[in-house]
Amino acid sequence: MRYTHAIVRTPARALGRGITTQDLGAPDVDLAREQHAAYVAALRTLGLAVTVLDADEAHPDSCFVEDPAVIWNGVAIITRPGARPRRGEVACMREVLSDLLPVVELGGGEDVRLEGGDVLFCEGRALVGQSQRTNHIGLKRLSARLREIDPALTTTGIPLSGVLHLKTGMTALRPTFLLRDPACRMTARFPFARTFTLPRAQGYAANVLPVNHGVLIAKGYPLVATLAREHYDTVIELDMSEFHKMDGSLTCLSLLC
Ligand code: CIR
Repeated sequence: MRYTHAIVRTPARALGRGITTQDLGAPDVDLAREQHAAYVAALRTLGLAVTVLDADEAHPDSCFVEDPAVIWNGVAIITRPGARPRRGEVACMREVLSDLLPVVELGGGEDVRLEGGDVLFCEGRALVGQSQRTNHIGLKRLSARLREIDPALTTTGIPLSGVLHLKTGMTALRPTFLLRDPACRMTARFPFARTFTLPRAQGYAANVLPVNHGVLIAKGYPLVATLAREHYDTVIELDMSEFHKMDGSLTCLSLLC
């Protein structure tokens, strides 16, 4: 998939009031904003036009724009976050996205739960984490929407625990090369790809963000840096310390299309 555009949102001053399972202390919002600016610059270096939305103080987690929508084949599907305090992010994201591309709803009732961080596209598949934030009904709704958008795509549910979202614990450095955090517990196997399980201390770095000819990786994880350089000419290492404190990682800071 060749990307031309990214949507990001400046971290709110209220970032530290967001949801987290980490015990890494409160985020320094000024530093988070510096790290966010470096992230935006990296996306621009890789050729993307970046839309930077203003901070939304009513929603402390709103810089994690990946969760309220899933984009595939130029169509945005609006999600229904499993985290109740994050549901208010959806309306604004719907409005922003409808200026850029066709937008469809997940549909279904009150019980539907789905967050974009649980959706990993690779090798003609959508792998959907069934995490604490995404349930079976959410998976079914997404599968139906994706089938309308791209009948060739197969959607597979991946029950998991130990991490927030599927992509917190596993991403594709290349479509057939998955990086996995051993903290992500799942029984699914991925026969189409090689899966590289990182040492526990480097597990956070399993979340990488390939963008066209390059890849963004978290700074301070030498093993992933070496692997990334074997596969890409342009490898950009970014300090993610303040987002890590809030369970955030590279993919969750942008929506790409
Ligand atoms: C949350 O718990 O919802 C936020 N603090 C972090 C969301 C990170 N999103 C993502 O990995 N896709």
